[in-house]
Amino acid sequence: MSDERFSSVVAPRPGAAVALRPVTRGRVRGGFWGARQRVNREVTIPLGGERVRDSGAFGNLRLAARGARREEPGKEHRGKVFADSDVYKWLEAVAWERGRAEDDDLARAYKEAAELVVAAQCADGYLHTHTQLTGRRRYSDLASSHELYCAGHLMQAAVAGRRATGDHTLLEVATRFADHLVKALPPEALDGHPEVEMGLAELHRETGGRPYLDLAARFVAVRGHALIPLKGHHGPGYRQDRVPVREATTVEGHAVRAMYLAAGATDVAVETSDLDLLAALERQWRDMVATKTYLTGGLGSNWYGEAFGGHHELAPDTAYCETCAAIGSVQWSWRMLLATGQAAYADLMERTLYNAVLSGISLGGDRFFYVNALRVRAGADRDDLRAPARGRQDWYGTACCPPNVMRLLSSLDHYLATQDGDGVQLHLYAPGTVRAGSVLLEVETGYPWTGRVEVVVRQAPDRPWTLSARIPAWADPAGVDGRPAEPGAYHRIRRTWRAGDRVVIDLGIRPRLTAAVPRLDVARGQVAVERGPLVYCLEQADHPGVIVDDLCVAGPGLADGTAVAGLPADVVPVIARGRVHVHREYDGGFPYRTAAAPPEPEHAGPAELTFVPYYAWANRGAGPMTVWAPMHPR
Ligand code: FUB
Ligand code: ZN
Repeated sequence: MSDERFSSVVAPRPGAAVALRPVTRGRVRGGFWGARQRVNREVTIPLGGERVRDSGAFGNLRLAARGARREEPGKEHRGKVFADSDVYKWLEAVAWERGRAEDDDLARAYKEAAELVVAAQCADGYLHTHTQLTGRRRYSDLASSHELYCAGHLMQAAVAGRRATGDHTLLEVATRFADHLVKALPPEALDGHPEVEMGLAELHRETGGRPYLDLAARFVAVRGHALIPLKGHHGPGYRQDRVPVREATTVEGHAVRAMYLAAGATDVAVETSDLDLLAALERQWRDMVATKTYLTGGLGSNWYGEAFGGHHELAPDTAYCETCAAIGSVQWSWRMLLATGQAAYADLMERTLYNAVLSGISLGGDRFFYVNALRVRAGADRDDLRAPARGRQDWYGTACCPPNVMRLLSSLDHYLATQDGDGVQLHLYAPGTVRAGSVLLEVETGYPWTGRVEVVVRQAPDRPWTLSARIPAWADPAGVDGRPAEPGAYHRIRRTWRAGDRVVIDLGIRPRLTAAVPRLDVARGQVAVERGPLVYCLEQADHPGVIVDDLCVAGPGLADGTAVAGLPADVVPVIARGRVHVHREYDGGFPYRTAAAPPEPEHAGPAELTFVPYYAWANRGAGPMTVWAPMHPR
């Protein structure tokens, strides 16, 4: 395959109201993300195929194929109502991988699974194995059935297949299903779980079919009028059906649903040049960042409803921070970045990728976190299978997160850079290449361990154009070619570039202490350690003989450490001066005292604290961990 095949998860149409457009092709080659992509390809995706098969999801398609052909529904469906989406997300990952490098095993696996999908589709284009096999009336329980949620994932997988490899197999299935939806759905039908909006928008972009975009726009417009039947204790906000998207000032309810809806609504806004809708989404995004986002970029502070909490309700230990919500956040921020060109969107994307997303998968690529809390106490509850105190799991009964990580890692190349009429913008730093029309750039860097990024122009048109490099908000000081660069913005250099020209970006990576605004009460008096885009944590494995809960930071001095036992050699730990903080007189009874004479903490001695990247925690067994630690200079 030619290196120049256009490959992008999101591809706005020519008339779309976007500031930036995807480049022809980004390629990560080696480095931090290259290593993760290699594990994804060699370990996670093959293992994912086995787990999806073991869960019964391929079997459901096989049964539906028989039932659909013979019109005799009623065979036993295995797994959740959204089991089909696991197949589709996994297929999407395989497709993007095939686009990165074709491989017989991947091609065979893709073909076999795609043929099952083709066979399972009903003659009129409908496809949802749970409905087909249970005989439930189609669209009769859209609040819970996930029929359109699965359709959306099918559409995204289909578009990936086409863009990555030119394979039309799934695109035909997705198009027939979408045609059916356009005709068959009652005007006020809404899926309880947004997702189909993004799928329809991308199908429109890929095929030019306007009715697909119109249907997505209708879903966005109809939502928020409390039309979805309520289930259980949840109010309409849980399914984002309380306030219309264009009136909402914040994100609420189930966090994954909220992110998928916002991302799909952004697609609709830019494709229809609906600037009011876009302004509403910008407002919601800003409120989310200001009041509902964890330091890691994680989203969702409530286990109940897997949902956002109120403003500044960001307890680290009970955080839900579902891996899928972080992925949805990356999808939304990327779309907002394309729409506006503003660096803040890329900043959040990067924070979320390196921390809240990456924590969802083990270094070996074979174990997963569903919930990504920022603190696990000694003796934390392990009852729920998702409890971080149990450590990462092989798979989950609700397996939405693992294949979501797979498809994101296999398409990560698409998020490196963009282009506009004036030039090329670099957003994420990884070694590799960026092809944008007649421009070819090569990037060399050890990021995020070092802050030095070298960009070499390999091909360029013979006219002036602008190379823009994102300077993350934390990068202070930062420089480009020895001149100061402003953090939180794009550093722009306009000239007629020649092959061989080189730009050196220095992002001044060094460890730093971070505190939260006082209103974030759960973090008052505490600090976190960050280094470049990485959030760090204290993990039990590095502090034998003491409990992480008792550690506090004693001073502002931080230093890079050397390799940590049990973690890859390139991982840079951060060393801090600390103390072990105990109350010797505390008898283990009722833990409260009069405020008039609070017990003075006693320091059981100095301690050297070793902070490790949050994404890497729980790779040496599960145990206590914390991102925030008390700051006690005395
Ligand atoms: O409902 C489908 C997926 O299952 C959601 O996105 C996740 O939160 C999990 O509940
Ligand atoms: Zn999930």
